[in-house]
Amino acid sequence: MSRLCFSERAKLCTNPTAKQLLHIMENKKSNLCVAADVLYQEELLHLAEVTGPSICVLKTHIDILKDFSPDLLTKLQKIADKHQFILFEDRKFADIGQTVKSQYHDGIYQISSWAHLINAHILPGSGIIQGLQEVGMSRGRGLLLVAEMSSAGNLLHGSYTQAAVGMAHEYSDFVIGFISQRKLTENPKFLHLTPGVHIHNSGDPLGQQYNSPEQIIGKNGSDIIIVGRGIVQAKDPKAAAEIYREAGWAALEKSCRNPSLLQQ
Ligand code: 5BU
Repeated sequence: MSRLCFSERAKLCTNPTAKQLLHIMENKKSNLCVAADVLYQEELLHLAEVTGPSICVLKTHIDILKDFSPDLLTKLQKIADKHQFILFEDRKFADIGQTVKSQYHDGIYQISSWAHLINAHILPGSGIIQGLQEVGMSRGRGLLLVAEMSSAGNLLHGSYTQAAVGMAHEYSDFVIGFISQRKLTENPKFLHLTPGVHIHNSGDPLGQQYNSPEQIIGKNGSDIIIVGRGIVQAKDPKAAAEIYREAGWAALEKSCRNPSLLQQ
């Protein structure tokens, strides 16, 4: 199957968020997720507004905002509707099923009420997926499993990564893909989202490791690039988002024309 046939892939998905995301990617020609790691609501809303036309996903760390108030969420949802992108709260749940249910549904942030997409570590075993699924499934939400990380010395590899792939297949109505550095399964239902992407830098002083969009999409076979500081700290984030969108999409088109590039 051609990599570009996102609408074909959407037909294979039962999960509404996966379907919606694949359609958005095709319609907007975007495989760019912006990591909106900012400290104030106004900055977050501004970033959503200016990068909105270029992105398919906006990723938040809602708990780093210094001035969070619940009305932010309505405003963010409006911008997401207007520009057609998915909201992904990068909460990386990592506790037992019963606890993550409350962390997902309750507290100040009420993540399940607004985030189309969340992610989780699989360290606790599959109970974490079952707990999140009890809250998110009826709302049409989706879950990504953190199967690999971008940081130096991380422990997510080998049999751990393979266990994530196994769990994704077992819960494939709710699990829509992975946070990973490369394509982990040929099953076209699953999306691969990859952080650690920068066009100019190779890393940061705290262990972050960057690759180019060409490496991640073209060579590693991932679907979506996640870009934070490359866009957020650019002089002109709107222009930077468009540069990353073009680079991500060009890498995808090139790998489709030359499928051998996808072999590792
Ligand atoms: P950066 O500014 O492009 O380095 O931001 C990367 C974002 O992706 C940031 O929000 C991290 O929390 C997130 N991230 C990551 O960098 N690496 C990982 O392995 C995972 C998430 Br999982």
